[in-house]
Amino acid sequence: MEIQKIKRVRKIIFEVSEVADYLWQRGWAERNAGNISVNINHLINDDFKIKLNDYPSYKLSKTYPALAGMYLFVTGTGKRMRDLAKDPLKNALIIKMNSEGSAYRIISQKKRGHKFLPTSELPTHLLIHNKLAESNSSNKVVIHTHTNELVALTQIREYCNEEKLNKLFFGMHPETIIFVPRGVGFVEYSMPGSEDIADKTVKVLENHDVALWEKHGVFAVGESVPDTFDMIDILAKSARIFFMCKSAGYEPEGLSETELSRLISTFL
Ligand code: 2HA
Ligand code: ZN
Repeated sequence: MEIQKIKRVRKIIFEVSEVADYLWQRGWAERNAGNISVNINHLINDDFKIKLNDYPSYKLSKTYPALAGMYLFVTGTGKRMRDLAKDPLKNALIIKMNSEGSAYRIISQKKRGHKFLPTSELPTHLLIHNKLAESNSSNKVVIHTHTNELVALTQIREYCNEEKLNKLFFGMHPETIIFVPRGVGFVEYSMPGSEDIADKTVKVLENHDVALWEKHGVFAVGESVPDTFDMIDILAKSARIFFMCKSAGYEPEGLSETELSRLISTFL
């Protein structure tokens, strides 16, 4: 492999560990909460040859044709973000999809000695990457985390509504419309780890870069690990400002339509 490409894979792994630490520090990653994946296929050369048969193959219950033959970096099931921050390679893996996109091999662990599997949210991660790969998207990163401020909003029935949520996010802080211009998509409560929640998430991500899972967490998609984290962070800030006003006994005013239009015409 070209040295430049190895360096870029290393940089991504470093960024994942850095962001894992932020998620833990913010209290968004209790126990094994959250998971991160990055499609690193563009960084692996054709001349990177490994004896695939040395690694066990895991059949998937669905086929992801656009991911056929691709390499992805994925965090491990049951692994803690705070451990990922310290030692990414012991808490995440590199998988290679088979030529149909219907199974994968874990190629980052020693031959046959696999010790853990990819995240329990693999169906959602793979379906999102499949959709991104279909359209040759420059978005390669998917982050799932349990962002308290955002989850809290979805415990309020009134805010289980895309329009209401985005009005709140855009109104609480001028940065939000600039850095998360497509707003969030709302996904009603569904079983974590299921194909059902994966289907619903991919659907809302057609129009947004962040999907908010009712009573659970967020899934965000972006070009780089830090940029993807930043979107979640900015949304959390908006939600915090909203809750601070409410807990002080005030109704927050929000930015006006005119103020928002000026931001859009100036920055977007
Ligand atoms: O990785 O966050 O949704 C654990 C989870 C499941
Ligand atoms: Zn979760």
